[in-house]
This record gives sequence, structure tokens and C-alpha cells, in this order.
Amino acid sequence: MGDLGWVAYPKNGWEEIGEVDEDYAPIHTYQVCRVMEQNQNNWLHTNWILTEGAQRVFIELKFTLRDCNSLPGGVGTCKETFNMYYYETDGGEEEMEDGGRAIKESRYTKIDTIAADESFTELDLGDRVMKLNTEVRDLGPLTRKGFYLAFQDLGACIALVSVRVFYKRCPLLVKSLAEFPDTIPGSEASQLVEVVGRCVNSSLALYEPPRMHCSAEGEWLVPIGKCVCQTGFEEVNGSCQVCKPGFYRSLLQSLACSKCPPHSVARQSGATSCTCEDGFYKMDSDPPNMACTRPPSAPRNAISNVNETSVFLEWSVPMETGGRKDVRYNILCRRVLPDERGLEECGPNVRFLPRRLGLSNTSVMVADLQSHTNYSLLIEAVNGVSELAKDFSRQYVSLNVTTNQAAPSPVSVVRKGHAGKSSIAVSWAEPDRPNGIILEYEIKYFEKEQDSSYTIIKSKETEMVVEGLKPSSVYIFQVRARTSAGYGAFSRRFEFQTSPDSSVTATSERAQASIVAVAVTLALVLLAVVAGFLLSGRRCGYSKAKQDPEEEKMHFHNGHIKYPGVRTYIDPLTYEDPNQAVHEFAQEIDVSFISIERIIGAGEFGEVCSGPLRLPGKRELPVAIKTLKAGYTEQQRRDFLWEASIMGQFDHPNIIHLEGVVTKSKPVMIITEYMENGSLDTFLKKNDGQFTVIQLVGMLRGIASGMRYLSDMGYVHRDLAARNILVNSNLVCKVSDFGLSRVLEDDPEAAYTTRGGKIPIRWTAPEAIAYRKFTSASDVWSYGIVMWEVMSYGERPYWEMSNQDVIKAVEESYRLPGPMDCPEALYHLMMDCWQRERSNRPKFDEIVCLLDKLIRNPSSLKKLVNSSHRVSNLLVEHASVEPANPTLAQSVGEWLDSIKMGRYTELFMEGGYSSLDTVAQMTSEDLRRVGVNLAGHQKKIITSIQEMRVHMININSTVNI
Ligand code: ACK
Repeated sequence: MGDLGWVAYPKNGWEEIGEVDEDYAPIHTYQVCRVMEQNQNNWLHTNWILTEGAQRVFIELKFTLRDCNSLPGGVGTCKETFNMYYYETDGGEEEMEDGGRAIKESRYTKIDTIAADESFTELDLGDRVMKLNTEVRDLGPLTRKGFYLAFQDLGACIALVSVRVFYKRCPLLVKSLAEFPDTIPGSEASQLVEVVGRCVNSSLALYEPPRMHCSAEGEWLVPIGKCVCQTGFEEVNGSCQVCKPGFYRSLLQSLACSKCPPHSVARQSGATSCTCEDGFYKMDSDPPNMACTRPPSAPRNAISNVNETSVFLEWSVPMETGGRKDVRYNILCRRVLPDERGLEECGPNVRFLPRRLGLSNTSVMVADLQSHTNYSLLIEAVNGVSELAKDFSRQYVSLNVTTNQAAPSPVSVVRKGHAGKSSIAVSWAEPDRPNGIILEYEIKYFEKEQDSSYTIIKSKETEMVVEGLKPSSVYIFQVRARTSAGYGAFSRRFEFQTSPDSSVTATSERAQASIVAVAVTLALVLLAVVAGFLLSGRRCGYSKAKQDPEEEKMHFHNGHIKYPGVRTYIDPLTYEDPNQAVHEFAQEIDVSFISIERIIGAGEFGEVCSGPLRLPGKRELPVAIKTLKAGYTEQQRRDFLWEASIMGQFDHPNIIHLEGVVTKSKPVMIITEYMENGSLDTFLKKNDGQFTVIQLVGMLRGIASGMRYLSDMGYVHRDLAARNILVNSNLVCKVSDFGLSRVLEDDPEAAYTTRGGKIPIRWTAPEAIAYRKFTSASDVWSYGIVMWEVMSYGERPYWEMSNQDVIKAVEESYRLPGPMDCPEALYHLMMDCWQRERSNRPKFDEIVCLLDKLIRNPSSLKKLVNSSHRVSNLLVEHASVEPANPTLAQSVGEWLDSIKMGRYTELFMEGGYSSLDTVAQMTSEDLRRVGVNLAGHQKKIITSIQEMRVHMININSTVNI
């Protein structure tokens, strides 16, 4: 109400006038009303207004304005608007020359022209109605300490009733234990000012400091991060309160204090962990909410089973596991010395299978003990806290055993002495473990590659001269020892050569040199073959007859050799609690180690994403993240995690690798290695015709190798198709999709069969469609289809034929034609995979071998499928439907063609079987030798050879007559 001291210029323009409003309340105004005079330019400026740091201010004006039309005497010079200006300065009054009496218009910036929404007339004055206008304008960005406002009148009748200048700010706020200070917004209307909060009340930032955003309207928006009470405290009504005795809080992530787990206590308040009761312990790696535990009691019901110099021990788990699941067993073996001289440790020669310490199973084999000897064997049970429980006495069960008599171990080395043209002197050392008195040795020998007839001689000494040999011939020698317990095993084979006959020693040195060269080459080739065999760990084909005794120990599984050391797949169904299966095979990953960066696709249960996995102490790894969408049922969660329980059991470069699962937080996730090129079918379609044949065969080889591993594990995939193969940036293909694919609910290709199952018809073997006979052999059929998909760059098998037509055509022995530019050898392999009789299909083992051969010998891929097999809209008739007529053939080539085995013609010629007469003498062994390795083909050729023999006998007898 006082004098504001605003400055008017000229003096007779704006005036400061005290008035009363409609209600006769006094008001203070600035007025001007020189409407009848020409050339008005009346300025009124405020005093210096400090910005207080605001970059954007608002000006609210309240004023009345006279309607020019209502003025008596016309409207000639009358105006109905006025202008508002501002001038920014750091200085204040002193900058206004003349004490502000004069106005320097040029330094003012116009804010706006202000017009009235409602102007008043004489009548309003008479009625005492005040037509008050309110206008708001904003100003910014302001950069100086303060500013002046000015109002310019050019001949209107105005009364300025109120000028309110203000700015907005986000007020001090405390939210989720974080304090955000009083904050001035930015200068732009849409700008947000980010403010980092301070954790209050002994709280700490969880993951990242809390942040909020101050809007131009002075509102706090978008909270990020939060503060949580420090450990030992919990949040109650917005403040941190100490945990009561008996309770603890160890993790910032947990919400409230928890009761101490069993066998632990927290005597003080504010505990961050609980301490174990006496006699109970905790490992550093045990989670804080796990009970304190103790060492196990002794194993129970131990029994021994002596077999010669081996003892098989078996026992039951201890009565008391100490509350832990990590019970392991150690074996202590001691020999009982004669004459009560005490006990002696067994020493390094005794073997323990699978090992001596840290056994997780309740059995062990102790081998290579001395014969007729007493042993004391202790089986000790330990668990994760046994080491901590120093005072705890060791818990073991003891067994006394006496070993039996045992045959001697094999003779390890046989040496060659002097070699004459018909004799060779050989000597050997006594076996490492004779296990008794050696009564005699047996020496077995035969001419190399004539092992069907051999000679055995006996000797009481460890050397002898073998007579009656052929000159310049290589002989194989093997020796074994005999004690009263019987014969030991034969030594391995040793090759020695007799010297040349003197009548032929006239051979030139060159010939000898070439023999040496050939021998060296042979030795190198042999070495390479042996090394290759040892490295690959398995051999191609079916040459079981040549297996060494070690190999005889191999187990047979599903009709093929199962290699020792390859584990067997365990169906998660065998677990009562599916969660236990998941955690048995999959590692739990903390969600904070995963960042989701991109969505890469849609899975059956939710999105599939990708991003880096940063496990502590490990290199960052790109991973694929399958998520389970919110709102799932318990059954869906189980089905989703099923895949992880299966995938987690596999460890092979051609099987998608499981990194782990997230089940402790939501969303539930399955984390696998990331495959940059996505699924094989889409990848091939995208890169049509871009790869060399060798690259394609390389991909197929990878898939076959992954499948060989699965079949060795006893796992049948049932949905092998290019869409379920993933490709990485190095073109390595990996078998994936172990979802509940046993029911194939998740495969859009799967169709219902008449028997109610859901099956991807185009990829499935006929017996699996007809009566759900899913085996590794039906996986081989699917593999053939995958080969076809790969060689045709992702073409749809059987194109647009209906499922019903596909079933019918396959049933009638029609098969897919060879894809365009497909090497004949590969098409033959596909056709073999599609043999109706499943035992005639190749095994994955053989497929890998064959593909390896083709890769090593790329010229074998040169010959492409006959053009008549490339008709894209017709299926071809399967080879096996045409009856063979070997008896009409004139040559080996013709004969092989007639039984659709023409592909072997070259091999037969190379092997020296160029006439039907020689072929008629061939045995299965000969077939293998020339390179016919597929069992189905061997059978077919042998049957035909037998027919040929019968036919030849008939002709011969006719001639004789
Ligand atoms: O063909 P794609 O790109 O490859 O689209 C599908 C999609 O997620 C839904 O399954 C992709 N995908 C699945 N697992 C992986 C993985 N481990 N690496 C990369 N992509 C994956 C698949």
C-alpha cells in the first residue's frame, strides 16, 4: 500500500494513485489515461528485482482498460493495448542514469503486447463494476542477478492494479530415505533438472545413488534408485530401526531383519549376521540364511566284495549328514603287516576308481592290491564344515579284507634279439605284478596280416629263439605269463622282421633304401592313424573285430558303443521336485550381473533378449536371455525351467551352452551363450548361395557331432530341424531347443497326429509318426531333412505339400529330390538317413566319420546330383524300392548300379575287385577294407554277393554237365 517508488517518464504519464475497489477496499494502482492526446509514449519501470538464481520467472498482471468506443468524443488516438519490457543487469539502481528519471528505451527487450480480455465503459464506472483482466507471461533464460520490468503506454486508459513476479522451485523432499534439496528448475519449459539425493537416517544407496528430476513446473518427477537401511537395520515407517536380538539383516537387498537360522544366535541388537552355536559351523560360501551345520556321522552298512586283487566297497549315507548336502567320502587304505607288525599305508601303486578322496557316490573300487594280503580300509564321511570342526573326531567305518590269488599282469615289453632269415630271438621282462610264482610263459606269433593262423610255444625262461620262420617277413609276437592262478593277459603286439634270404640279398641298395622309405612312410602313416584315433577318442565304422582288449570293456548302449566317461542324460522327471532338478544342473545367477540390452525374438514363454553377463572375476560374456513372462502359473514356470534342467547336463561345442538361470528374482530367466547369427533356417535364407560346399558340410558336421554327443548320452531330441539350430559368428552350428519339446507344444511346425501327439511331420521318421517310436535313429531321419534344408539354403521340406500328402508320399517310398548343386555324396547320405528300416540308417557316429572323410577329400564333393534328381516339384523314388538283379550284370560297376550302390564302384576298383569273380569271394571284412562302412550297405551288398554265388554255382554246374 506504500509508495513503491517506481519511476514514470515523462512525469505527466503514469501516476501512482490510491483508490478503492468495488467493495470500497483501498487499492494502490498506477494509472495513465491520455487518450485524447497525440503521440503518447509513457514509460513506467519497476525497481530492480533480484532473480535469486531463477532462470525463468513469471509475471502476472492485473489491470483494467477502457473501451475506446465508449469514450465520448471519438476514438482517434485512443489505444486498447500496452507493452511490457524487461532489462537484465547485474548492477541495480546505480546503473539507471538520471536516477531512472530518463528511460533508455533501447536497452529494454519487449516481452509482449498486452491486450485486455474485457475493457470497461462509462456504464461500468457508473455501476461500480471493475472489469479486471489477468495476464501471465514468462521470461527466460535469465542470466544476470536481476532485472527491471517496464510498461509502455502509447495512448490507452489503463490502471495497473497488481504486478506479481515469481518463479517456481521443487521443494525439499524426503522420499524412500533419500533427501532431495530445494531445487530451481532449468530455463526451458520442457527441461528436467536431474538431482542426486542424499541417503539419510543411516541408510545407503542400493546399486546406484538415488536420483529425481525437477520439472519447469516445480514438480519432482521420475525417481531412479533408492536408499535402503544399512545392514543390521530395517526400514519401519520411513526410518531405519535396529534389528532386535535374535534377528539379523546381512544384505542390503533384503527388506526386513530375519530371524537367525537354526543353530545360530544374535545376542546383541543390530546384528548383521548370526553366530553359530557351539559345535555348529558355517562355510564362507554358505548363504547367510542357511542353518549352521556340523560334520556328518560315520558311513553305515559298509560291505566289501573281493575279486582277486581288487576290492569293491559299498556303504550307505551317514545317519546324520550334519544338515548339509555336500557329504563326501575319503578312503584310507592300509596294509596289515604280517606278525602283528602294525599297518602300512597302501602306497601309490594301488588304484582307486573313480578316486580316493572326495567321493560323492557311496562306492569305490580299490584295485591293484597285493594278492593274499590283509588290508584295513577306512571309509570316512566329511562335509563342507569338517575342516572347520577341528575338535570333531573323524567319523569313519572300517573294513578288514583279504585279497585272493590273481593272475599275473601283462608282460609290458617284448624285445627283439638276433634275427636270422628263418628265426628271431625274443626276450621280455617279468610282469610288473606277477601275483605269485610264474610257472611259464606263452609266446604267440603269426605272420603279419595272417592272424587267422598262429602258433603258440611255451618257455620257462624270459627269452627264446623262434625258428621256422619265412625270410624277409614281418611277424607279430605276443607273450603272457602263467601262475597257479592262471594266465595273465597277452602283451600288446610287437612286430619283428626276419632277415632276407641270401639268394635274394643281391637286391640293390636302391631297393633297400626304398624299403626303408616305405617302412618309414608306413610307420608315419600308422603313427598318424594311431594319433588320429587316440585324439578323436573313437574310430569310424564297425571294425569291432580289431578292437584291443581295453575296447572290449566298452559298454553297449542302444546298439552302439557307449564310450566310458560319457555321462548319461538324466530325465528331470526322475526328480520329485522339479526345482531340485534345475538347481542340480543349472547355476543360479544373480540378476544384477545381467544387463538386458535388446529384444531379439519371441519365445513360447516370453521375450528372448540379449545383453552382457558380467560374473565377478570372469570376462564379460554376451548372452541370450530367455524370459518367463509375468502372470505365469506354477506349471508354466516348471515347463520353462525344464529346458535348463536338460541343457545344463550337456557340455559339447555343438550343443548350446547354458550359463545359468535366474529363479530367485522376477522375471525368471534362462541364460545361454549368445549366437550372433540366430537360427540356421533364417540365416541360410538370408545368405542364399553365399557359402562354399565345404562351409556347408562343416556346418552339417558340427550338427552331426552335437547329435552324436546327445545320442551317446541317451538323449533323443525329437525336434531336430534347422529352425532349432543356432549359428554363431564363426558359423559354428549348435543344437538347441530342449524345451518341453518332447511334447513339441512350442514348435509351430508341430501338427497333431491321429494318435493325438503333436509332431513336426516333415522332419519326423515314419515310425515316430505312426507309433511314436522316437529313437536316435528317428533323430537321424530328421538329420537327413536338416541336411536337405542346409543344402537348399533353408527351403521348406516338401514345399507346400500338405502334411497328409507328405505322410502318404513317404509311406509310398517317395523321398525329397537332391537340392540344386548338391554333391552326390551328400545326397546319398540324406537318402540313407531316410531308409524306411530304421536299423539301416547310419548312426551319428558314422555320419560324422563320413562327413570328415568328405571334408578331407574335397574332390569327393565335386560330382553333383544327377539333374533328374533335381526336379523341385517331384519327389524321387527311394533306392530301396527297386529290386536288385545282380545276376544280369556284366561288370562290377553295372552290378553295383543295379543294387543302387554305384557310388562304391571306384572303391571296389581301387581295392582290386575289378571282376565279378573276385567280388563273389568277398567277405564282410573285405567290404569294410575297401571302405563300405555303413551297416545297411554292407548288408545289401553281401546279400547280393550271396545271390551272385548261387547263380555262379548254377552256371558252373550246367557247364560241367
Ligand atoms: O531366428 P532368431 O534370430 O534366433 O530368432 C529366434 C528368437 O531368439 C526366438 O527364439 C533367437 N535366439 C534364441 N536363442 C538364441 C541365442 N542363444 N543366441 C541368439 N539368438 C537366439 C532365435
